[in-house]
Amino acid sequence: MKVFESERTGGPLRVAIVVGRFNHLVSVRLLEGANAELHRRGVAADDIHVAWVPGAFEIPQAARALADTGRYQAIITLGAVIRGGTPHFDFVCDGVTDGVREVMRDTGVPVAFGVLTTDDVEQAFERAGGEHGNKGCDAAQAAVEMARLLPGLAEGPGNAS
Ligand code: INI
Repeated sequence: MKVFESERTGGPLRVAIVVGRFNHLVSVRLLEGANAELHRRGVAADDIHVAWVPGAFEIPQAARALADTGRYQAIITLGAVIRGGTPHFDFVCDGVTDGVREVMRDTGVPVAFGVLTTDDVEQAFERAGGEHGNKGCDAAQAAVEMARLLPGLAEGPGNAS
């Protein structure tokens, strides 16, 4: 069996984070989680570039602009969409999920999805450094893993183990 490596250190990574300001107190915690995880995984502070956008709906546009620069090996998207009993929730959720998927498909740059979609604020805080962990941290892990895996897919897998 030959396995593609996703844990190799490789070269330095430059990572962009796009974060929605709407539900700011939750977004800040997601950003803290993502930033801490990138540091743990060896990404230099100077190589972590953060773009704030008004809300989750604007995330895909900023992510695409950053991906198109060719400067980033991965992009992390963070935000909090909270239902609050309005159909607006579904439109914003559809916009951000479809949009992020399209950026990844069209550009080939891995885009990690750390946008919470919850029924209420409590559920959001539980997932932003509370009892259900920090989805910003999880998204950073996914971003680094994909950034390290993708270049090797073209080269072929490593030795049998
Ligand atoms: N944006 C969010 O990030 N989270 C929300 O919960 C939210 N709600 O509920 O309305 C939200 N709306 C704003 C939206 O993302 C855009 O910024 C706005 O529609 C302007 O385009």
